[in-house]
Amino acid sequence: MSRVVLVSNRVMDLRKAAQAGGVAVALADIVRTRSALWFGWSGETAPQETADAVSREGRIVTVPLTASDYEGYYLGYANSVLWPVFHNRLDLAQFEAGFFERYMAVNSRLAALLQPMLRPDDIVWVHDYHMIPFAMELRKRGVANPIGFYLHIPFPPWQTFMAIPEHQQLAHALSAYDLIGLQTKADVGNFVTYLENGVYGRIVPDGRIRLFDRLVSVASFPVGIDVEQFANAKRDAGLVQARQSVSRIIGIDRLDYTKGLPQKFKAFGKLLEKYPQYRRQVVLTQIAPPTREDVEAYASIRRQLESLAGSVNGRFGELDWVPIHYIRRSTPRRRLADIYRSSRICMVTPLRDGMNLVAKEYVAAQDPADPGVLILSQFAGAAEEMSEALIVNPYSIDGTADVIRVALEMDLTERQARHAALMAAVRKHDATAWAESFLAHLARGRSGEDPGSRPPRTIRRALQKLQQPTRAQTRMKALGQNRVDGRIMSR
Ligand code: GDG
Repeated sequence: MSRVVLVSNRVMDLRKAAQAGGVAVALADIVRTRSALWFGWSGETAPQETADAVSREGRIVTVPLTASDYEGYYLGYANSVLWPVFHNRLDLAQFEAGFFERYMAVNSRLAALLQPMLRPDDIVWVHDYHMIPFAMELRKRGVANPIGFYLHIPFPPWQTFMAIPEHQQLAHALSAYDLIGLQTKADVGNFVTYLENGVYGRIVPDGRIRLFDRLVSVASFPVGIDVEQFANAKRDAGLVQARQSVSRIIGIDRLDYTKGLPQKFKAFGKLLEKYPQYRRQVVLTQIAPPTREDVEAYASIRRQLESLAGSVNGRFGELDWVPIHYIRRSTPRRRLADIYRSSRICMVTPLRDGMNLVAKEYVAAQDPADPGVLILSQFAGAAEEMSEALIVNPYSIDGTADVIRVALEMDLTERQARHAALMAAVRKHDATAWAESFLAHLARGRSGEDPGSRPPRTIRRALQKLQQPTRAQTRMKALGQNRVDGRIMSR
């Protein structure tokens, strides 16, 4: 069996694997159970002179970023351009000069550091939006191995993607992969439509896509969880509930503007306003560990949530009942199964989400004899497989409040029937199935070289255009700087 080389922005400490999320666990399993190497950023920054120092501990290889890499590549292009655009938030995208160049430079530097470690029969699996150009950089250095890419976040509608000034360069970079995996069929639809409309991609008779001068396979591989970890978790972790008679609605989401947290708080407030009989009977516990706090949009969602929680609690709270428990910290993983199991309802209501593992973890952790109810946004990738959840449009505050009421009133027979169907879906695509199906597809794939003689004229023209620097790049080069007159030049 070939060695698998995993590449991702962050690499996990294998000793802490039991505490990590589904994907990290699945990747850690690959590294532990077969011949493998995991390569990525160490999470540290270092001065330019030592930034190429590779650390190797067993099968884990990490490299630091410089401070300007962290700014331009991580906070900049990855999290202030790609993350908002892929989640349909063009209004939050910061198309600043210099971000894209740093993004490309980091991918190029990391690929150069990995290349000497590769063996001819390795298969390489690159993860997520931080690393789109990685395969192209390896190919430039002569790497001919099969290379696959998996996008954990959604792919946006094609016109939205075309708003990225460098969309053609990104598409060209994606053409260096042999297999591109997405979360859902809807994402595959969006991606293929973009390739056809944006960069002259064409589906060939064997189902692959002719993209520039290569052939690429595109398919959906819905990501899953380690079901047993939640189904068989010890039941004595001891979650203390204030009053047994109060039903808990749980929410566990990174503090991110894509997760629909303000809408969730508003819908809960609306429930208490419209249906006063639920006051003192129900609490919303929202655990929201902060991430990417250096990006302004994240500081702003944090302020918004604090004010909303304060306003709902101020309006409806009593001396012995606080309606919203808002916890802006991370909770130890070993407590999650108990928290899920003791919650009557779980609200997973993102405005956009690649998959959403919390939805799957909640279902896996339930007692099948007395399960809770999952309320799931139609905009989470998970809704494609989990149609037995109560599906809501999170933008409809009134509609969501009504669905919370339905969940609170649902009888045992219906809860059991829905849970059984959801559990079957969660088991079908668990974390192991996800990783194995992707790797099997990649391993049996054909070479991505296009057997056709020459790419058509339209594609040749697009290729030539890509090889020329953009107007902004030429202008910046002439000025010898990234910022013009101290102002950030936007593109
Ligand atoms: C990206 C995509 C896609 C959360 N809070 C705590 C905690 N968590 C764990 C959850 C879960 C994981 O983090 C979150 O996974 P999600 O899937 O919900 O969301 P993202 O972090 O945005 O992940 C997403 C995923 O990649 C996989 O492809 O599904 O769409 O955005 O496992 O349990 N864990 C602990 N304490 C917390 O407070 N220990």
